[in-house]
Amino acid sequence: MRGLKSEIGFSLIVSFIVVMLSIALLINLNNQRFDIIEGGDFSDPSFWQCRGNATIQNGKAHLTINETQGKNCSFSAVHQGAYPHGWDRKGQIKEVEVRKNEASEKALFLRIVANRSEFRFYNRTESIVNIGVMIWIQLDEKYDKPINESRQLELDINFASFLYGWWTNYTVKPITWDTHFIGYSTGEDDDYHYVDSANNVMFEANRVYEISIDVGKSIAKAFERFNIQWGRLRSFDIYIEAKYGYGEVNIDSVEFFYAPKANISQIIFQSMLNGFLAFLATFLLIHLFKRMRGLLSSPLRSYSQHQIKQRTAMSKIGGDL
Ligand SMILES: [Ca+2]
Repeated sequence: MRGLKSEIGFSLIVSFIVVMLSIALLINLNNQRFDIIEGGDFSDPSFWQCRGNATIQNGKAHLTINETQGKNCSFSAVHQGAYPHGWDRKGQIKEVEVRKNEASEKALFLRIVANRSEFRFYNRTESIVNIGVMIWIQLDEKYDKPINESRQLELDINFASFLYGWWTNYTVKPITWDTHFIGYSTGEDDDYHYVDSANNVMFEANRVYEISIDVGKSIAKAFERFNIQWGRLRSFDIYIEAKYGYGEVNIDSVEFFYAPKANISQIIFQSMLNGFLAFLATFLLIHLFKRMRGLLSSPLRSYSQHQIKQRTAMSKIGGDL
């Protein structure tokens, strides 16, 4: 009985230590911040791939677009990471994994400091100029397979989007998007596309804006819409695109980071669970150890006693002879 008490006592002490360590570790882990992209201050252009009419100089990225033919998807961008389907790649971003139920709690944020030029609109029916980010998310192991064998997710978040034409009664109007489709109408791919807008819109030209974007929120919407359970961040672009339009944007800096919030009740629950498991493990190990010691010692003892008896008997016989 005293043995059992000390076993429980010892297991409780181990369990308590595990709970305390778990709390400390989980709080520490949950308050960390991980940068998903590198070179976001544009002091070193080698982190980036420039696409279209894009340059990086003097700590800024400068993107220009001038589209006069009415082509869709004409853009200039700075890019890093790996596009799907074996398209271009430049370095590697931190490939954070996101599950459906935790997408909004993942705390994925973008902070962009930028200013834009005056935009020009050429077509009276429909002209458009857009500034945004494009994030490719891997959904399965076929990420690098050709477009007809693989379906991945492109998330597009605009933070300055302006429309001019018949639709807007011939005035330039900021517009917000919340739309989705599968595959480009041009047949360029067969991927999931989700187009969202950040709340911040760069209303005025030649003014510096600090834009913050809750990327996790947009990922949650896209996952919900397409019933996606899991994804991994693979590629990041900032772009300016236009259809019958002209625009420029200067980007001073971009930060894209992952900073999970400490969820106290979750941490306590997880730590208690760890403590309980540690208690069970310790208690069972002590028992197992004791039993093994018992099993090892008892046959030895009976064996040697048996031998002693035999020897005494033998010596008795010898004595008689
Ligand atoms: Ca800069």
